[in-house]
Amino acid sequence: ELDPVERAFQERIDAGQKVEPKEWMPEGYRKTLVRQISQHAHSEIVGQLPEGNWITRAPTLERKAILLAKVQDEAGHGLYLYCAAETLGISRDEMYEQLHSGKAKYSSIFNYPTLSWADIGAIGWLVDGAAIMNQVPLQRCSYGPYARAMVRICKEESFHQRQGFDILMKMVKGTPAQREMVQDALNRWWWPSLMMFGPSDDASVHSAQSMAWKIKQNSNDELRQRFVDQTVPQAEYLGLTVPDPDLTWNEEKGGYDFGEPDWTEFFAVIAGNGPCNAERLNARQKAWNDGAWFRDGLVAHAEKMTSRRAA
Ligand code: FAQ
Repeated sequence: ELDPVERAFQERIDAGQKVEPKEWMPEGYRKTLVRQISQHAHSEIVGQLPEGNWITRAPTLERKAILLAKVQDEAGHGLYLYCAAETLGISRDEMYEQLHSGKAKYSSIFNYPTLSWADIGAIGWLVDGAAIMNQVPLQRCSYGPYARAMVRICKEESFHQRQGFDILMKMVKGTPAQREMVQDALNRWWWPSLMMFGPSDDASVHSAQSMAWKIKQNSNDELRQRFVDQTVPQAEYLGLTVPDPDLTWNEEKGGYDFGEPDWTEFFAVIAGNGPCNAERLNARQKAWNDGAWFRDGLVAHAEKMTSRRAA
């Protein structure tokens, strides 16, 4: 049973009102948001690594400039999201510490390697595509700062998705070897992309409460279904085969039936045991450690300015 204050909070949520940083909120609401927003921020930052791997090897100067801009956008998304989380009373240092110690999660998808240029196309098309499907409803999240951060992020993700699709369009019109690279990329990225939406609804511990608080608007399975329905025709347009023998159009439901992702693999990846977890975490720890001299310099400078003002 909710106490009167919590009931009043829930009534405001039910009425579609936004919650703002200085207002009272249940501790569970605050914690859920800190968890989700910080994991989301970490995903944007760690998500720069797989694509960053190809900046030096992009096939043309134009593709390099576009990829550089995209990866830079992801850094920006991470920064807006860390700011949104900070409004809930957690510091950025604490969030970084949680990432670097392996305590905080980030999206499972970024623990897979980028083996060919087609992977960069596949990430834009599938990974940004899945991100948009998940994030468009988050623009209506009950917590104001998170909802507002999502508006610009979603616009940029749309550009990212198109750039990915454009890479693949070019490649499927190329040589048989290029078409094969694209099919191989789809084979490797399809299932991990479906896993981005989280565990199936019956295994999703947070969904019910998060939906009641309108932090989430849709369940994991609902969004996964929408993603499959949107993406399969795009795969057909590219002349590719989705690597799922159970994929069939279901006229009655007006959507596709599809196979189960390998949940054993999913839980292994989020527990830290995916193909690139150690490499990703090492890269972030190294970046943090390599930046120590700069942070020390900033602090020393700030101290000098304060003591000068005092003198
Ligand atoms: N990976 O009870 P639920 C991007 C965890 S897009 C890792 O269902 P919830 C853009 C979950 O945290 C990617 N962990 O959880 C980009 C929980 O663990 P906890 C980021 C996952 O929160 C593109 C446990 O499993 N997007 O970065 C995953 O209700 C290209 C139980 O799950 C967002 O974060 C997963 N896939 O629903 C960047 C969107 N799924 O915390 C660069 C915002 C679940 O209890 C390049 N987040 N877990 O230890 C969300 O919408 C939600 O948090 C979900 C999970 C849907 C991800």
